[in-house]
Amino acid sequence: MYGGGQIFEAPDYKELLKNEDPEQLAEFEARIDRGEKIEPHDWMPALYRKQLIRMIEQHAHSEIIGALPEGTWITRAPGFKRKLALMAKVQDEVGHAQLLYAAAETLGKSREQMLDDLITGKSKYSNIFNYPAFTWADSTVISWLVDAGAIVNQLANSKGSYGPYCRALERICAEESFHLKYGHHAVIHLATGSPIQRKMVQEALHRWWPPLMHFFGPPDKASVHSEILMRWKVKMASNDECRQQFLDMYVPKIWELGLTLPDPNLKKNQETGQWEYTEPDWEEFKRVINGDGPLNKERLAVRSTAESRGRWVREALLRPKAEYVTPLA
Ligand code: BYC
Repeated sequence: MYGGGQIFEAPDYKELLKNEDPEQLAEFEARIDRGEKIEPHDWMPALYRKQLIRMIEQHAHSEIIGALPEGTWITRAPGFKRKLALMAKVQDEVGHAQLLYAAAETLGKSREQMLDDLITGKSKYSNIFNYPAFTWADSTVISWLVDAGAIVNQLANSKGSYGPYCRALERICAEESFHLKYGHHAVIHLATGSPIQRKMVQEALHRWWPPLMHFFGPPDKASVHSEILMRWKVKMASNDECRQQFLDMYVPKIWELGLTLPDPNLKKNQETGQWEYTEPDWEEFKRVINGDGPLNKERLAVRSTAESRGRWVREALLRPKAEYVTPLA
């Protein structure tokens, strides 16, 4: 397991909480302990708001950027049924972003600001979408396993403390479960197809495995936000717990298809019940999430073009509304 040092610098939470009123903070934490949902107009520590905005915003960005690698395969998907299914999936992902931006807006950050922060590289999004989908098989592996990983994380967090995020996650998980079935079916089709199809899916699996291992975030020991997020029930499972659950659910399914994974050390320890694996390269992870991955620039360039090309639509939508606004007395 992970034995290295820190990957990220940990914020000083005591310092960040020192201006909060202790009584209000205690009441807030008691509500969370009782399993109550926190709603937008309820009192919350500034740090809870800030952390939620960071996490929900990154999640929303991941959905729209995540639509890109699969989106490029819609026109090249093999056959009408696959095209229809992939188109519906990609459309769902963009819809998830809408739900998540709306949830983050309830915390006081405007959608325009969030999109600006995405394009300028101020906000992060999931590491995994900075890798290329070279073949149709890459697209099927994303649909199956990235969506599978997302469900593990989101199903846990949908039981969390912030009402608007949890409600968005519930709906997202319902849709993702269809994506996962579609992706699994497409992978099975390739894995049981011709030798060329089988080779194609095998290679794709090897390409996506390291970013998939990164997808759940740094090892718990190196996660800087988990402690406070778990204390406030924003995160309901740690990074390692989600990674373990994913391995437990999907490695047997991958092996069942006779496919291999690029990690000779991957095995379940029958005594501990934990999966053992080679730590993925966390330096690469850090580079990729900080803007220096194989396709970061291209992904942001697409978003930037979409923003500037769509500006006239947003302005046209807003203009007539402004004319009907009655000034407040
Ligand atoms: N990628 O302290 P840690 C989808 C950052 S989309 C990039 O453990 P935390 C789909 C982290 O932000 C679903 N960055 O953080 C869409 C932090 O940096 P900052 C995507 C990552 O928040 C289309 C630093 O590393 N899912 O499924 O406690 C098509 C330290 O990490 C990543 C979500 O967004 C990463 N993978 O835990 C198909 C879930 N991991 O912010 C499919 C929502 C870590 O201090 N997010 N970092 O600069 C979460 O659940 C949590 O934020 C994480 C990280 C588990 C990802």
